[in-house]
Amino acid sequence: MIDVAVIEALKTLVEPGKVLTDAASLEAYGKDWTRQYTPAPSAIVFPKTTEQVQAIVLWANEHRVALVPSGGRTGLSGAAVAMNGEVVVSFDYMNQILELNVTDRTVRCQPGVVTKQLQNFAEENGLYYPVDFASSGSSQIGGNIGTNAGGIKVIRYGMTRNWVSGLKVVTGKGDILELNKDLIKNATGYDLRQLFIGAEGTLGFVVEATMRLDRAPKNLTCMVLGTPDFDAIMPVLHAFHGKLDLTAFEFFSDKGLARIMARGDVPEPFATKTPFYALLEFEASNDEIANEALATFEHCVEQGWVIDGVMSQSQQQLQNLWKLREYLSETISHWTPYKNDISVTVSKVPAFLNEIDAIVSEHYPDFEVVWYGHIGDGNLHLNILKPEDLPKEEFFAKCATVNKWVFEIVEKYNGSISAEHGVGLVKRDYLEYSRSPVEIDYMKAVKAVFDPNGIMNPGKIFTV
Ligand code: 2HG
Ligand code: ZN
Repeated sequence: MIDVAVIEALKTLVEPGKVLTDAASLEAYGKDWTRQYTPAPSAIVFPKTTEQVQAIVLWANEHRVALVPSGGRTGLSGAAVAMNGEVVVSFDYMNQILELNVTDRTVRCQPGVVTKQLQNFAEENGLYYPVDFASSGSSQIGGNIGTNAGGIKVIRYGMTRNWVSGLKVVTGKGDILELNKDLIKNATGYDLRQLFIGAEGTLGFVVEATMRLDRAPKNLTCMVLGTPDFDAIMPVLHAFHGKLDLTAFEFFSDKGLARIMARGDVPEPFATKTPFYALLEFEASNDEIANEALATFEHCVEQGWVIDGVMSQSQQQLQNLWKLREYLSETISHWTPYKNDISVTVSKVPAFLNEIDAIVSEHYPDFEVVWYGHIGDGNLHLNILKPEDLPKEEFFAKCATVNKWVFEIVEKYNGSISAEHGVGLVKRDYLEYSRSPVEIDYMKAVKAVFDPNGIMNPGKIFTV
């Protein structure tokens, strides 16, 4: 634990009342959406300015205090967990949208801006911020940058990385850097901005970000298609990819759909039951495109890849169809699921999924495996529900063996042990399944340059 006098010194760096040490705050700010770690930070500090963040970092270096960044704490990898007496730096009060530049189509934000706030702001100004996911109502831009967040529109718009045109950061040494200055073209050596994206707060803090915006999409239209088996999903993807500019291509299984239907607040897409479902979205900006989509649907039916399907005819129907996919994570959280977020190149997905599915069902035939994810990006979310009568500890002990099988298969297929949720604590000890030891040594060397005293989110991604 940190000395009382040291915490008193911290209080002088921020506004009165902006350091909290009460039990409820320590519990709330010491964790993210992962539930397996016990939060135990020493204090939570709420800076309001870049200068205050810099002062906190200099204080932490002087007293060798570990700092953990905190955004919306919706992460699923434990990157924002503080369980070793760290000081949590929350960006809740650095939540202003600072400046819109309509010519550059950029918006300068503080890191605590909530994703939805940015999306709404863009919309109010006739523009669009395309990075989107189920937790957009709570997640913050700083956290999205820290994890290089992905989500449901990556097939068209890419990850958060693609939308960051400039960053202001405070490094682990306490230096303030302006990275890339919002330029589109900038061929002046190493792009340090990119290093901070996906660094999970291990190099420093993002204190300002200029995000790019896009034109607003026209008449987004969604289709949900039932397929006779998993392998039919890939030809469906090819067929639609060849004809339309897809803005999303997702999938889920009948088990996932059954859990959504059991909620009672989401309409059934159609009566026919199929083992898998593809959800795709495109801009039906004119009749020609809508007709092309219908013709492609018919082609897929003729080929036997699709058994039934539905296309949204209104905004309300579009939203209802998306609920089938977007509500999954939250809905199944009730069954304390084992979760994994993995990826391979799109062409390898069928063999990869079948291999994992076979090994899990061979060893644990009674486990309910719920597959869903961003299949158009090669990103699968594997969720295994805990049987009601199995004690939590026993379930997680069994799942530890599942982890090993899954990551061995990931390695064999040259995939990633974390597609979009980050490494944090959850994946840290498995990093070598995706990154070579030499590569990890280079990463550690980079960290040492920006954070020589190891105060920035220590123990996340790797141990030094
Ligand atoms: C999603 O795509 C999120 O819904 C969460 O990334 C994934 O809960 C999960 O496994
Ligand atoms: Zn996802």
